[in-house]
Order: sequence, then C-alpha cells, then structure tokens
Amino acid sequence: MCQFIILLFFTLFLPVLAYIPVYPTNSTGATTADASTIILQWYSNGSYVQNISFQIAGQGSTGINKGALVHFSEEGVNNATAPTSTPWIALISCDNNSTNASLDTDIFELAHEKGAVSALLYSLYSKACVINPGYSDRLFDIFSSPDPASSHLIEYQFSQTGQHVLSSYDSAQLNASANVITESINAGYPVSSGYLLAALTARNATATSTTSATTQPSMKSGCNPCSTPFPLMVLYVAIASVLVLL
Ligand SMILES: *[C@@H]1O[C@H](CO)[C@@H](O)[C@H](O)[C@H]1NC(C)=O
Ligand SMILES: *[C@@H]1O[C@H](CO)[C@@H](O)[C@H](O)[C@H]1NC(C)=O
Ligand SMILES: *[C@@H]1O[C@H](CO)[C@@H](O)[C@H](O)[C@H]1NC(C)=O
Ligand SMILES: *[C@@H]1O[C@H](CO)[C@@H](O)[C@H](O)[C@H]1NC(C)=O
Ligand SMILES: *[C@@H]1O[C@H](CO)[C@@H](O)[C@H](O)[C@H]1NC(C)=O
Ligand SMILES: *[C@@H]1O[C@H](CO)[C@@H](O)[C@H](O)[C@H]1NC(C)=O
Ligand SMILES: *[C@@H]1O[C@H](CO)[C@@H](O)[C@H](O)[C@H]1NC(C)=O
Ligand SMILES: *[C@@H]1O[C@H](CO)[C@@H](O)[C@H](O)[C@H]1NC(C)=O
Ligand SMILES: CC(=O)N[C@H]1CO[C@H](CO)[C@@H](O)[C@@H]1O
Repeated sequence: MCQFIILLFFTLFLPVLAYIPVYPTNSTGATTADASTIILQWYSNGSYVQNISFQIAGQGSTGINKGALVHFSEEGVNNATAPTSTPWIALISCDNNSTNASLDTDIFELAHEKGAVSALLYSLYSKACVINPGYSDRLFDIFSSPDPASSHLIEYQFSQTGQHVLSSYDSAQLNASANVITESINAGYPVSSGYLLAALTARNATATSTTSATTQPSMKSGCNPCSTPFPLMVLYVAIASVLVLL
C-alpha cells in the first residue's frame, strides 16, 4: 500500500520539467572553471584543451565521457527524431528556449533519449549558464563552459576540420560514422576527418578506471604536433606522483 502511494506520488509529480532547465547569467563567479577538462581533437591530430565546470554527476558515472561533440537544440530535434548508438556529447546553448520547445521534455532528457553520453552548456551572449536549482535528474554528467571566451573558442573548433564537419545532431550521420568514432575513441585520436572528438573529464573522475588508464598514453602519443596537451599530461603525471608520495 505504502509503495503504491509512493508510486502514485511520483507518477503525478515527476513530469513537471520544462524545456531547458537552465538560464543565462551575467553575475560573476556563477560558474567557475574547476579541474574538469574538455579535450577536443580533430583530424589530423589537432587539439584544444580547456578547463570547464562540472555541474551534475550522472548516476554511476566514472566522470569520463567521450564521443563526437555536436550542437543540440529542440529547434531541430523532437521526440520523433531517431536516436543513435554512436557515442556523442550534446553541446547545448542556454541563451534561448526554442520557440517550439516541449513543456513535457527537458533538453537533457531529450538528449539522453537520443543517446547522448554527456552534455556541455555554453552561452555566447552571457557570462555563464546556471542550471535551475530544482533540477535534480542525474541522467549523465553535465558540464558548463565557464566564460564567453571559452564558449567562443569551443565554437571556433568546429571550423578546424573542414567544411563537412558534423556540427549538429544528425542520427543518420552519426550512425554512418559509428565505426570511425568508436575507432577514434579507442585510438585516442581522430582516425578521419568530419567530426570533433571530445573527452569531458570530471574533476573527480576515477583515475583508476580502465578508460582513463588506456587513453592517457595514447593521448600523449596522439598529440605530437600540438602544444597544450602534452605539458598538461606532464602536469597530471607530476600531480599524480606527488599524491603517491604523500
Ligand atoms: C548579459 O550581457 C549581455 C551584453 O553585455 C546581454 O546581451 C545579455 O542579454 C545579458 N544576459 C543576461 C542574462 O542578462
Ligand atoms: C585545470 O585543470 C588542471 C588539470 O585537471 C588542474 O590542475 C588546474 O588546477 C585546473 N585549473 C583551474 C583554474 O581550475
Ligand atoms: C564526483 O562528485 C560528485 C559530486 O560533486 C558525485 O556525485 C560523483 O559521484 C563523483 N564521481 C565520482 C566518479 O567519484
Ligand atoms: C520548430 O519550428 C520551426 C519553425 O517555427 C520549424 O521550422 C522546425 O521544423 C520546428 N522544429 C521541430 C523539431 O519541430
Ligand atoms: C512528444 O511526446 C509528447 C508526450 O509524450 C506528445 O504529446 C507529443 O505529441 C509528442 N510529439 C511528437 C512529435 O511525437
Ligand atoms: C527556458 O524555460 C524554462 C521553463 O519555462 C525556464 O526555467 C528557463 O529559465 C528558460 N531558459 C531560458 C534560457 O530562457
Ligand atoms: C540509427 O541507429 C539507431 C540504432 O542504433 C536507430 O534506432 C536509428 O533509427 C538510426 N537512425 C537512422 C536515421 O536510421
Ligand atoms: C596521429 O597520432 C598517432 C599517434 O602518434 C599516429 O599514429 C597517427 O599516424 C597520427 N595521425 C596523423 C594523420 O598524423
Ligand atoms: C536565436 C535567438 O533568439 N537568439 C537570441 C538569444 O538571446 C540573446 C540574448 O540573450 C539574443 O541576443 C539572441 O538574438
């Protein structure tokens, strides 16, 4: 009986979520970068690294998320849009609610339904994105770009890999790229052009997870021509060594 009442309670009160449960703000310090990072890589062996802000941890997440980074908004996707099993990360602008936003499904739920493994919020007009305080779903790890400069830089990387880059969510195109994206994730660098390979790592990611253990050496070797990641790797190793000594 008690369980029935609890069930009834949830059935009645859960579907109150709105479209994008996030708002833009200009107040300083609303979202600050922490030790979480985004590593963007494009063919051939180009990369960009940036500290981002960890907002919400997904249930049972390791804190390490990899896939193709694509823009995602309710402007072009609704619940009838096909999903994909190719790993992808939703790049979501918090600037505007779509005019045809559904009031039943919020943007994170929609992205999760389509197969997103994680989400990154950004604003091109305001200082930062703030998730509504009442939002408590833990579908996947949600990160936020800490400032407009970082948002513009992340946006800029879509121009790095030529004209035919996979820029917005497209189930058919993601399906067609399933093999190369999976191969790239395993190799630690993009094996072909046409997409941005992203790795979003939470500040408290479990360092012992097999994903990070197998990826870090290949990240290092996969980045010979680029400048930022290798010193960062040295820094990680140095920090890890100090921690081991303590
Ligand atoms: C923040 O400031 C910019 C211009 O400085 C403005 O365009 C934007 O609408 C502001 N955002 C908010 C949430 O007030
Ligand atoms: C950026 O990330 C690195 C590595 O995780 C960390 O050592 C550094 O302190 C971070 N920077 C900021 C400003 O949080
Ligand atoms: C990271 O910290 C968040 C709280 O900020 C927690 O919910 C999550 O489980 C932690 N993740 C790991 C992998 O420890
Ligand atoms: C949203 O509305 C615009 C026009 O208002 C329309 O072109 C677009 O197809 C709609 N998107 C979806 C996913 O329904
Ligand atoms: C999306 O789902 C809602 C409720 O689940 C439904 O009312 C709506 O008609 C659906 N829209 C489409 C395009 O299937
Ligand atoms: C979008 O709509 C929701 C629900 O009305 C609201 O909570 C959120 O702040 C809005 N976000 C923006 C960017 O307007
Ligand atoms: C892509 O693959 C998924 C299954 O992995 C399927 O459900 C979806 O319909 C496919 N998309 C298209 C456009 O065929
Ligand atoms: C990228 O780096 C990897 C690892 O060092 C290397 O095997 C691969 O040939 C490089 N790709 C290109 C196109 O240079
Ligand atoms: C597409 C769209 O409506 N963009 C608007 C989003 O909101 C900012 C201000 O916050 C406007 O400047 C954009 O034009």
